[in-house]
Amino acid sequence: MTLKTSSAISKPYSGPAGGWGSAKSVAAIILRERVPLKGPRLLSTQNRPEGYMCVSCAWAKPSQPHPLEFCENGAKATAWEITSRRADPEFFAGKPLSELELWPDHDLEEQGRLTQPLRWDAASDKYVPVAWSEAFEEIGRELRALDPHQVDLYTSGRASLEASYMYQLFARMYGSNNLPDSSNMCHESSSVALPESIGASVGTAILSDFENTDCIFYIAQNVGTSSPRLLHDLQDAVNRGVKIITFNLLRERGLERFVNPQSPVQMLTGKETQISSEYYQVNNGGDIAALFGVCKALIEADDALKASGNGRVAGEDGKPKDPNNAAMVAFAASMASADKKHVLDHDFIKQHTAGFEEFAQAARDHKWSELERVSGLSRDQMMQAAATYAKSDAVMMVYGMGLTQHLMGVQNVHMVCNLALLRGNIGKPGANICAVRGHSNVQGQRTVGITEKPGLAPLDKLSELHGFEPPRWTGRTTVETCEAIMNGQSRAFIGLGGNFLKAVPDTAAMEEGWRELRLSVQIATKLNRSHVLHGEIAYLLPCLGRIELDQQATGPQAVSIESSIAHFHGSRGKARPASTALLSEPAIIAGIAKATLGETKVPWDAWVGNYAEIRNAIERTYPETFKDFNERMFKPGGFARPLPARERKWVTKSGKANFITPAKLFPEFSTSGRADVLHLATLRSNDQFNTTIYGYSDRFRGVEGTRRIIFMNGEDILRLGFADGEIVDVTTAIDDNVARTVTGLKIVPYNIPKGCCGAYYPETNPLFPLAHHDPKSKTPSYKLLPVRLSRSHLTPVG
Ligand SMILES: Nc1nc2c(c(=O)[nH]1)N[C@H]1C(S)=C(S)[C@@H](COP(=O)(O)OP(=O)(O)OC[C@H]3O[C@@H](n4cnc5c(=O)[nH]c(N)nc54)[C@H](O)[C@@H]3O)O[C@H]1N2
Ligand SMILES: Nc1nc2c(c(=O)[nH]1)N[C@H]1C(S)=C(S)[C@@H](COP(=O)(O)OP(=O)(O)OC[C@H]3O[C@@H](n4cnc5c(=O)[nH]c(N)nc54)[C@H](O)[C@@H]3O)O[C@H]1N2
Ligand SMILES: [Mo]
Repeated sequence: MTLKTSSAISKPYSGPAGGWGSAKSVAAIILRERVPLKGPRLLSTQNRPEGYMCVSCAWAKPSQPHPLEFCENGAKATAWEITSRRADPEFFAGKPLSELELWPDHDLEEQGRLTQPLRWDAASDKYVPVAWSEAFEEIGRELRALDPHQVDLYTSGRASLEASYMYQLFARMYGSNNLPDSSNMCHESSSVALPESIGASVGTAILSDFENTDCIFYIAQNVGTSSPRLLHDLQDAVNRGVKIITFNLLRERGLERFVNPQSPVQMLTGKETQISSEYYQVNNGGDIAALFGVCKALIEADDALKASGNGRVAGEDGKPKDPNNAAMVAFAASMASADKKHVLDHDFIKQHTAGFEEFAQAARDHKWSELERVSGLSRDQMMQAAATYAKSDAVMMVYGMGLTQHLMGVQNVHMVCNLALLRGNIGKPGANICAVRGHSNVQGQRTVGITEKPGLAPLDKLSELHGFEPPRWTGRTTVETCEAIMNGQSRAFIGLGGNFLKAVPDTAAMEEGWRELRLSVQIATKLNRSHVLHGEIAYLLPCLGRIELDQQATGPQAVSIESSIAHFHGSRGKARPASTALLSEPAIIAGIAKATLGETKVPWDAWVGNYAEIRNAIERTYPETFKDFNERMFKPGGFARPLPARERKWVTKSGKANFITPAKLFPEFSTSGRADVLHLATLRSNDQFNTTIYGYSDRFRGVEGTRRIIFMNGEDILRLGFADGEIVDVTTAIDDNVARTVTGLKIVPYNIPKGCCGAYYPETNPLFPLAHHDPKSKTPSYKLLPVRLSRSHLTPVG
């Protein structure tokens, strides 16, 4: 369905992803950040061995990089970090925080890089410069006065392996396992589900799988915006004839058509690659039903083959399911293996898995009508996807936030694994699970111990190596930290990056709690709202970015990161630091650690002087994963983390890969009177990196000049009595006696399934109740919230 829109802010974008639109957008931001010469020069070293690893997304860095291994959004992130703009003491001298509180985040970050350590001065309500030593001393004193249970040490996914290892070590030596991180809002559903299903905490796919695959299920990830370099791998696959089956709430441009900005031929001829061969627009939250439909088609086709006497003996009950279903037999025969005997990989299922029968029975029991209603897809569509899947020998499963940020996020991921297991699509070339990670080192932080779960950190080893007794209690996840901030249990928050207040749910209640903190310490590169609101004692500590030269006692230092495909890479910053007063993240962590802990066995200064020593400690802590870390860190293409599931060794309780049957198709929540309720999914524009808003343009979705919009289905607009372009207020429709409203969003008619709507994150975060999260992974359900709309008396703001 295509919809016409009269709205001035929204014109359907007719171009492909990439292409000249992308090139123009990169040029514009390089000029805006006033880095015209240094920008392009630096970009040519991005994601290359001996260069720096992009600070944007976590996508793989190939061993043979493209001539310029960067994308539009990586270029924007680079320009954003090396900007020549400065938020210096002069800026802060003129601005009390009560004034900065009224600024939008875009304007706060647009001030440029922080240059000096700052302390909030109560008398003037301003951030004023402070000496590093003084800052560390007071932070240490305050932390010593608190019970470690009252302190939360948050990490956003950008900090290097070196900084992350030091940070978790400091937290534990101090006595706290409260190590919430951005992953708790992001891929936590994967971190919980994948170990249960296949005994791996991360995806199992590597780059060569894209070269060997026949078919890719591409689920709930917006490649054109969130990880554009992955489009190269998809494009190469498509050119080899690989089928890409997409399941997404929206028709995302990057999943439809792509012009490779790196290809002169494509750029000059405008020749586009069609990415998805099948595009299924599911309801938000409809993926369990959709994937069950695909599994049901496969399982019943397999049953039909058996029943037709063509294949193996019948199922366990000895009775074939539907012996007279000629249509199903024909369908099955059309996609069966060469010997026409089976659709499922029974040898794999028998040898490698547990729980198949229960899962297969659940699939048979689900009624097509119910699967159709919940998923929003037709039976034919689900059968078509099944047929393509069954005809492919090696199939990959790629997915993102549209699956994980749900009340049933863990079960969404189980379902992806179930589908893969039916035909042995894990642990063979061209197959595997690819969880597309967000931040550039979010996966790696977990690998080196950032976790609130004591069972996931090598506590005994840390104790033995560093001579201390680590706390054994379970710390707080991000949602639990929010709770503790709201109810006063948390007294101090230390943020290693991020814009916590804007990224989490329940903004209003959080801001109130945040102001009651005794201590807030933010280690950051740019100013954001989580700094402007603050505790009784507040520090803003500016750090080097990854692109900058990190000069220490033994010379320039390198750091390392882990990509989405579990490969480790060294990264060398070369740009001149934004200010001579900046310290690196390892140096800041060491400063706080020394001031808080006094004498310890850890040689903090020697580590800061030479990061190779930190890597040695990481290697001693995780000898298998980080074997010869320093020697291998600049290996082209990175070095791989051992993943037993890739070798079909299943480190699960059953010793097998587990089919895990979701308890229901769709989550339950308490909403009264559903007729006027829509299901909201929050989205990223093409002009933002999380809460960092580069600009007010979402080129691929045709939105310009504002982010205060709500995407709606045309029929819903009419049914609910609204008009295209009308301004509405949006209210949360969860019955918990708290009123949550975001005012002044403009209706944009959009190709989105009926009953669903979309709006931008973080503008709509005030709508999300903290309790509206997956109970297993505690991941907020940012992709499904019941809301109601009402006519607004506001005029829209930009
Ligand atoms: N440019 C840019 N790049 C980024 C980021 C950024 O903000 N900007 N953020 C980084 C981070 S931290 C992360 S985690 C990743 C996020 O990258 P993604 O995983 O792509 O996450 P989102 O952009 O939030 O949206 C995911 C997609 O899910 C779809 N969707 C929503 N709900 C559903 C559903 O229920 N089912 C299905 N099938 N689809 C659904 C949406 O239409 C959208 O296309 O990107 C990283 N890279
Ligand atoms: N409604 C809704 N909410 C969401 C999401 C959603 O899809 N919908 N997505 C969630 C997800 S997936 C994520 S990951 C979170 C992330 O949300 P954010 O907290 O926004 O993540 P960041 O991009 O890390 O935070 C940006 C800030 O990090 C600081 N920074 C940048 N570079 C560095 C550096 O090198 N070092 C340090 N110390 N600081 C730096 C800058 O000061 C910048 O202001 O938001 C979550 N919130
Ligand atoms: Mo993320």
